[in-house]
Amino acid sequence: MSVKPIYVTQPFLPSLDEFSVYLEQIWKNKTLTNGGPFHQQLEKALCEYLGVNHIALFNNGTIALITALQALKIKGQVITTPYSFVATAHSLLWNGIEPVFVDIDPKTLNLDPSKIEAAITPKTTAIMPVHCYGHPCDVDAIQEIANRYNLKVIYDAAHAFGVDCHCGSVLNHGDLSVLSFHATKVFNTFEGGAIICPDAQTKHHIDQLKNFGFVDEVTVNIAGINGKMSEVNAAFGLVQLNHIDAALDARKRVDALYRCLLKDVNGIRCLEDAGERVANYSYFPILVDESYPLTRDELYQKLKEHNIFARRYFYPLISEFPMYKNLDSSASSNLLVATDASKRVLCLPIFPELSDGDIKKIVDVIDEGEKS
Ligand code: T4K
Repeated sequence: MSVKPIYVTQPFLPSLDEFSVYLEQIWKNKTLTNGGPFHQQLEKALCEYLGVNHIALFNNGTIALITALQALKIKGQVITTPYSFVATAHSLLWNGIEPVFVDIDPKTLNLDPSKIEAAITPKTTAIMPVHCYGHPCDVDAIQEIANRYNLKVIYDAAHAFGVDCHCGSVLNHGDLSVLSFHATKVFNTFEGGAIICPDAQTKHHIDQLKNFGFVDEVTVNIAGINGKMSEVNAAFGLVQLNHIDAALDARKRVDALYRCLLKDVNGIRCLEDAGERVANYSYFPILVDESYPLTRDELYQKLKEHNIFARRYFYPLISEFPMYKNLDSSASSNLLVATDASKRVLCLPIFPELSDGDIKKIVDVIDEGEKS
């Protein structure tokens, strides 16, 4: 029995001394928010690191999603995936938009492009796919459909920090991409998020939207929101960025060891990548098949008894929550692959400081289950 709890994730925290230097700076200049110097530095540093042209920082990923939809004036119906964190669909409801759920691809667990067209109606204005677990969607197929039907594409890229697909950063696809920098993410600013914008004009518009719609001291031309990231959060992001490559390498080690140790465990499947050139190892989902002696929920409980807190991301499906379950597209007959995945998936702990010993312990518990 493992004594200390092992959580699905633990944020990487650089030394307090390193962060203190930035805090002293904030104390000195007394700029706490509203686009201060660390905010500006972080935007610049992230553009360089991620290989994108323009970025607008936010106080969290959900407000960024809501604002992205506002920026493109999306209305009517938006096609999206039920297999995600609930914020994806909530951002649509907060804009008075009806989500239309489409099933996912069994290999990648991302929105299945071959099922999108059948869900398009005269009210459809956009597609909101999710790069689930940081695995890129089929961005070319999605764009081709969007072009044909004149739809916008807003990627919920909350999991996709630092991921490259076949042609560079996956964040450059679609009209806008939205990141989350929540504490549980690969790169975090405690709470935070961002919108990747294709051009300076769009960023300018989004910067106004996240600042109440202010144009200047006396002019407000749009009904904006307060989506600004504070200086403390931005400073923490800069500190994180100093260590991001080491953190991603450490995650890669965890991913590789799991795959090696789990390969002979009957009934457990590891999700493969989706062809990304650079992965971020943000989650480690396994699928519990019928040939494994325990159900997914039994394995989840068994791990818990050993103080190992795996998570069922994403169960229940978004379409099963009360505010969505009566939509036509929420019928489980429409979402067979997603329904099946949500019953099988278990995300194992993955974070930079997870030791080889702990990984072996986790796999031993799973392996014991196989022999029980
Ligand atoms: N779109 C997608 C696809 C998303 O996955 C998310 C967020 C969003 C949009 C929205 O972005 P934000 O508005 O959040 O920026 C977590 C996160 O709260 C959520 O951000 C994330 N997705 C989701 C997938 O996971 P919970 O309910 O699982 O969090 P919680 O508090 O149970 O944390 C999980 C484990 O992490 C804990 O057992 C221990 C560890 N932990 C957590 C926190 C908060 C820490 O060690 N330290 C911490 O500070 O939702």
